[in-house]
Amino acid sequence: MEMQQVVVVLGLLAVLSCRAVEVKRPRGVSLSNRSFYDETKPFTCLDGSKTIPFDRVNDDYCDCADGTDEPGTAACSNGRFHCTNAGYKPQYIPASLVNDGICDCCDTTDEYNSGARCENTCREMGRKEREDLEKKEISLDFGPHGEFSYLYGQCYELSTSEYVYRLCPFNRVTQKPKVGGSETNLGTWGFWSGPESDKFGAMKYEQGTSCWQGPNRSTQVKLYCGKETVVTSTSEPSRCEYLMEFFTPAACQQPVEIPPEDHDEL
Ligand SMILES: [Ca+2]
Ligand SMILES: [Ca+2]
Repeated sequence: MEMQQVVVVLGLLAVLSCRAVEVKRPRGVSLSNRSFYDETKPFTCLDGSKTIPFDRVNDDYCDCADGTDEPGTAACSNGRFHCTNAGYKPQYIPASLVNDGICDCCDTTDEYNSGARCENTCREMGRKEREDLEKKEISLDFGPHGEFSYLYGQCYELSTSEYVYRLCPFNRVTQKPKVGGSETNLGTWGFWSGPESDKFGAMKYEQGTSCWQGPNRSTQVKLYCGKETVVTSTSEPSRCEYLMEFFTPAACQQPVEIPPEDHDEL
């Protein structure tokens, strides 16, 4: 190929790939809802209540009781506008905030016709969030060799006949009834609470939901050496003070030997 042809082909590819990234959909529609908005077909309100010609989507007149025909205008009082917020988190805002002169989406897309001067702050917000997260991680003590760090961001559950207990290490402990009822906070991450000789032998979670006429719930998590990471038991040795037993390889003095998997070497 001549150089010029190569450039043309590359340019064409770039245009095509840009198209692929920016998937065509009506204004204010999230990527996950896109399939409900097919411009070649009449539109059915997402609650199924009505079907209207597609040109009545985002025509600034509210047709659907659930507001789903006007995701990109403020015509429906209960409409929802989706901001993609590339670089940060996608978000739904009430459609009444579309073109109200105030920048609500960090990607500025809610103010496409109001003349408001919005600046895209998504990258900046994403950067700040990552920094905050890093700071938080640095301030956590993951053990002398960082061996407990793999537990961060994870959750482990134990089901009993009545409840599901959930331990999210360095975050919180919760209890949820299996049948109805809401979640109870049994404590948020406090500190390593093992004895002086074995500081990393236990974790304390405190300031959970307060008990009826009593203290805030708290949980002591005892750590034991195990090949798998698993919660094995929970109990309430004294009122509103819970005890959880937790097995993890990170609590082993010697590294646990993991038998090599059987597989053919290529
Ligand atoms: Ca409409
Ligand atoms: Ca707005």
